[in-house]
Amino acid sequence: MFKISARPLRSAFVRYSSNTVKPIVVDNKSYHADEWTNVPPYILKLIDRKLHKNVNHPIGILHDLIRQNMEGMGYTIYDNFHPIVSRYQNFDSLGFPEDHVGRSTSDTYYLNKDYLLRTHTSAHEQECFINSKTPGYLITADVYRRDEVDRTHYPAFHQLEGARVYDKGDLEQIQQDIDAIPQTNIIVEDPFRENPVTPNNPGQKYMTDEEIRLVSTHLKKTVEYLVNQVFERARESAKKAGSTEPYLNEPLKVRWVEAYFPWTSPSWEIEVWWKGEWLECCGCGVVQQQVLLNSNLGDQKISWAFGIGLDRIAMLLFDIPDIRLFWTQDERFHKQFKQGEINTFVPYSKYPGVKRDVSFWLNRDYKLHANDVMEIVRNRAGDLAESVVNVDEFTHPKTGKKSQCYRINYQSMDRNLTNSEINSIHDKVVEDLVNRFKVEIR
Ligand code: FA5
Ligand code: MG
Repeated sequence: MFKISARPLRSAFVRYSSNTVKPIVVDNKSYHADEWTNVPPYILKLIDRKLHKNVNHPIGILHDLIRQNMEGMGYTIYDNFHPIVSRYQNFDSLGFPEDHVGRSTSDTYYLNKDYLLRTHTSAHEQECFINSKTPGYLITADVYRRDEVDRTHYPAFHQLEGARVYDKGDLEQIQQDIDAIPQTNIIVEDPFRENPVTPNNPGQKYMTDEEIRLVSTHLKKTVEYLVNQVFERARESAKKAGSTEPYLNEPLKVRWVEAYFPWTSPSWEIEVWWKGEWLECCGCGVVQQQVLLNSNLGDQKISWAFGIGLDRIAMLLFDIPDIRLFWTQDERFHKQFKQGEINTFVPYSKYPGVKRDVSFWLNRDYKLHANDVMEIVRNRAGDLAESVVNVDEFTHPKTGKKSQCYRINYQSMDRNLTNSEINSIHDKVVEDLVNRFKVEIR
């Protein structure tokens, strides 16, 4: 990943109200605004939705299913953490470098310099390591990221975190737990199973090679088991619904690839082969000892952790074509899902999109990040923003001025849009680009 300074650039700081000194109040707590503040009101409204706790919503159904499969295996369940966390929780406690791009205002929603919307469930690892009375824990929560706009990306999504702690040297216990994980018949491609440590993915010095091998094996088998349970359930329901697609009779295929996270080493991601594509599902690794030391666990523990993205898996399980649908309030969506059941979503309609381009010269004094454009569009169009794509970019050979063109597709999942309605939204988007980033419309 490339790195940029995590300090807020004046230009990347988007103000949503002219009265910026007004504090932001969320759930009766007040946060003073400062030059880091960039969370728009329409994002704060999502906090109340708690889709993972709605047992009749696809995200809640998936959450339930995973929980059931992990019951009795020694995990304490946490699903009530508030999404506003401190910078310490989200980044410092996990050893994020000061200049990590994840800390920047172009990637993360800040209430102010010290508080932000968590970008991942790992923000709660330390408190769970401290408080959990069982060897493991699971955390489910909504997480928030400033990100691109498309069918599989939404600024809010859900993660399930898992972790497990062992006593150093207790190889027998780890082996016993590995053997207790139910067998699956999935095809696993893992070049690192016997030798988890490679030059790019180092082990930690305080562990023996055998400890690393065993704890990684337990981690990976746990994740494989979970993925298998979920996808087998989806396969069963597809067959029950009468589907005869050939993939339903093929064994599930997964592969492990090396990854990097500041608070784990070695680290991996698991990808699942589903309908002809590798799908990134989960990041994980062996927890850095510093995190365990900070959690008062002493220097004789080893641990693994993983973080699964729930929304994309739910899109596959329920055959949901657009991630925005999870957030719709339309009854035609909600009445299709019931606790404990995985069924295929039946689209109630497909309304055409309306495309609009905006082309402009950038102002040299203002840095315009693609995520800033995404956010301006979302702020004006809400869920009518179907996608925002940078379709053209060039530098004028004489003046050196830079030009960009973004193509916005406005589309509703619930109704037809009129041209005049789109025009007035699009005009506001253009206005915001001019006012905030001093671009010159072409
Ligand atoms: C993490 O968030 C780490 N906290 C995972 C982790 C936990 C690593 C514990 C080590 C130990 P990552 O940014 O890759 O990693 O996100 C994890 C998963 O969330 C991804 O595999 C993906 O399934 C999902 N995800 C990430 N970004 C989005 C998005 N914008 N929309 C939907 N799902 C997403
Ligand atoms: Mg990733």
